[in-house]
Amino acid sequence: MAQLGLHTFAAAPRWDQAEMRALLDKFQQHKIRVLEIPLLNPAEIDVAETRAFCEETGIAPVCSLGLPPEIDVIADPDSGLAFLEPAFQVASGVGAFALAGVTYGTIGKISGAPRSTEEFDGTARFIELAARAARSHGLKLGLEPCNRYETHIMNTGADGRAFCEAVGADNVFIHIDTYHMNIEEVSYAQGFRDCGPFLGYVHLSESNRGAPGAGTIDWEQVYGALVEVGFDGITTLESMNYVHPAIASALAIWHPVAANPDDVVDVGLPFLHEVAAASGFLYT
Ligand code: FUD
Repeated sequence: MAQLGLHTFAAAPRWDQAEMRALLDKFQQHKIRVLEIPLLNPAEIDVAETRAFCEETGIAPVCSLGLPPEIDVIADPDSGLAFLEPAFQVASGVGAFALAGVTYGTIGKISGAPRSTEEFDGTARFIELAARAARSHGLKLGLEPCNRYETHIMNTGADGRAFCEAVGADNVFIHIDTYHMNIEEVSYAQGFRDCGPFLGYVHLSESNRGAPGAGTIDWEQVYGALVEVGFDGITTLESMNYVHPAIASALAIWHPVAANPDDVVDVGLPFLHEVAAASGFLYT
């Protein structure tokens, strides 16, 4: 059965255990089984404390990031691997099954031209190296296709599949996000289908990155499509209520995304449960 997760940007721009502890009753009430911890600066995380928090609460962690703009994974893959290494250490240290997000590049970095063959091949080579490093930490590596304003390297489920097939590593999966799909895909169903066997993790993100239900995403279609492809993994609500300063500008978050930030948890989570249940998408 699928699990519902929450990206911690819903409550704080950085992983903050006190903030999370204050929300524990709500997590229980809304059946939050997974928390996504941003690792934009892996050194910010206290690994032992975070692992203890997850073990005590039974909430599983998953980690995500985007690479900093100064890193060019094609010209200098070693710099990318050097950045990922501490992130892998933190992710495995806290007990995450994966490091996901834009692990293959920088959010907000676009060349101004379509992706070239060299860029595809160079990125695939980097992903192969990153997947090997992830495996040495017992981790999977997620690749998040993002919309055209955030990257020109990987925009759709089909792009994600092309990279997964080129890389051919069994610990690489596609991390797809409804916000980006809303911009790039023909339909949610087609986008999920295009991921094929590589669909591994889903971000449930509203069209304005605020509270699900207060935007234009067609959630019935999203859940109907997840049922159709038989997805039963983790789906995580991602809202940009409080964004880490390292990526706020790249995400173009200039004003509050929800009328009231508490709506993301208090209104968005019950809304998702309601639509999921009506669609026959079952959460544990
Ligand atoms: C980026 C995005 C996020 C990001 C993650 C980092 O547009 O959608 O998923 O990769 O928030 O923690």
